[in-house]
Amino acid sequence: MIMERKWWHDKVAYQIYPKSFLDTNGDGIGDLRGIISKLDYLKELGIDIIWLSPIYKSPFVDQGYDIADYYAIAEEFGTMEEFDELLAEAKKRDMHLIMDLVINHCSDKHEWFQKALADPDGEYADYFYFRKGKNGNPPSNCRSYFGGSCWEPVPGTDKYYFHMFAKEQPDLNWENPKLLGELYNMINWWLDKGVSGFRIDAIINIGKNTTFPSYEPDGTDGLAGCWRMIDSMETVGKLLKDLKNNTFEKYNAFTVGEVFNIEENALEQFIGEDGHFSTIFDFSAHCLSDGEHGWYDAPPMEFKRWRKTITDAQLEAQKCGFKANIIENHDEPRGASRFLPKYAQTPAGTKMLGTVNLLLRGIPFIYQGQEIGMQNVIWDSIEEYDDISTKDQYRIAREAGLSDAQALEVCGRMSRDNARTPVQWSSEKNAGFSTGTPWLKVNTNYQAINVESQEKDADSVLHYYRRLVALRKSAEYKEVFTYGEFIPAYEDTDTVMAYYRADTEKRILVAANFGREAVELALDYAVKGVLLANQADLSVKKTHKTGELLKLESCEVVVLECECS
Ligand code: TEU
Ligand code: CA
Repeated sequence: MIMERKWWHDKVAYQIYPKSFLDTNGDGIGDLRGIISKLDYLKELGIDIIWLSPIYKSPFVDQGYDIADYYAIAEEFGTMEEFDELLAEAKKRDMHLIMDLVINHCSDKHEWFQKALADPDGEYADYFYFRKGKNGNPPSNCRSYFGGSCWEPVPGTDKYYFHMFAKEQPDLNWENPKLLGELYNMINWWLDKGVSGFRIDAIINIGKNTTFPSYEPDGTDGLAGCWRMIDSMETVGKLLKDLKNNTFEKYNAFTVGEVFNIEENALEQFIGEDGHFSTIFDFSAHCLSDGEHGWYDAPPMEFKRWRKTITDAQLEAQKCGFKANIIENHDEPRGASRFLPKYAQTPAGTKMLGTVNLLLRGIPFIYQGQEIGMQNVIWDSIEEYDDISTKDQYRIAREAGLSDAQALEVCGRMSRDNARTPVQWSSEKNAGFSTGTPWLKVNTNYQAINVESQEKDADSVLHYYRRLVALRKSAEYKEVFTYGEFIPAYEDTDTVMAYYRADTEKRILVAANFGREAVELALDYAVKGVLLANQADLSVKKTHKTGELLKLESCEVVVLECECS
């Protein structure tokens, strides 16, 4: 596929969840100063683009995804001056900053919503979805993502306002041109400031069916999941085109959409040459653990399903554009705990998972702590959790009949807080994250897994990640890892995830054995050399001829350059 080259195609991105990154003033909350102090660390890792989860002024009901002022920095994190400093320091190091753009909803503390409440028939009410109830009931039976009705009464009226997430996150009315104008101005204000683009939150939700129909209930609460009302791709497509034309396009900005529920044939509209976004995240592997009723009935991760899902997503994406590949983010459990069987939850297994993910075709996003192999956290009381979604899922699990211990086991596997525990910088108190009391408990495994000790160990996950990113971006292999075709390989094996990245000049084989036993693969192409391996085993250090066997130990991954034919 021939496509116009864009500045972001060959970049490697890193997600920072500021509250948990690094606290420099001892209040237990990560801050902008902390981020500034780690820019060299990120540079050394090979990062080009930094995505900051929301840093705007917010009551933090949903950890900053409830924005009270799009033009202000949360006091907890620092000041606008510090933000400008961060931006300048990143630029100095040739790194791009992208912001989180949360425009499906805002906070109930935002001035717009406060004005709407003060005058429910006035201009600002139309910035939101205010609707009359039906026979003393809410206008429809939709259930919000965080539980309960999507409708909340507007005090002193017979109206309700609509929210797909928490009740403190009222949805914005995308049918109001005045509101859209305000949003576009805000976006352009940040772009004028020098940010390079945005990660765009929950964006598919803007295209909803605003007749607000009711649906067949899908739970004992009589409600139906609000995702059902996400309208056709046509509605959202028109809105997104307009958004892009008025903002991103004029700045050649990089945009990555958080898009779930996409219709099968709509991918090109999203990431094609003229797509709404530069890229969208590939959540296909994560959706494999969507439970029918919630986290408690999430199906277990099966290797072959996982392999097929990633393979299919890659083959689809390369027909029209680039996906953004992740192992984890702030909404997902740690990948090292989730995608690896127990016996593989080791440094070797973690390196293997990282290799398979980072060398896929697309734009890799590393989530903070992934580069040292941070893992899920085990807590023995729901009180330890902060996340609004976890509390709801715990409740759902208990209502479905699970015991406290069983429901906590579910949270230990699925909670968003798994990824939100503070970054483990050292073996000192609070893992070196804070000298005060961290807002969320540090994972007790920080003595074993932390940046400082991995810095000293050339064989650590951290050093391996540096080599991995460096290989992907190296002058010699950048082209094939960026634009080379993805070709699945050894799909008939039970435990091997393997693929080629190939163009007319080069053919690279990435092969990983997720099994407990060693395997042997007959090579289809002669091996010219080893580019990277996670085990010092000499079996791969020599070249192989076509037809010879390549032995892979349990949890071994190799990246081999092969003859092209
Ligand atoms: O997430 C949107 C999203 O689609 C959710 O389904 C999310 O994956 C789910 O709640 C997990 O339990 C985005 C943000 O990434 C998330 O942190 C926010 O809570 C949400 O939007 C609302 O802004
Ligand atoms: Ca702080």
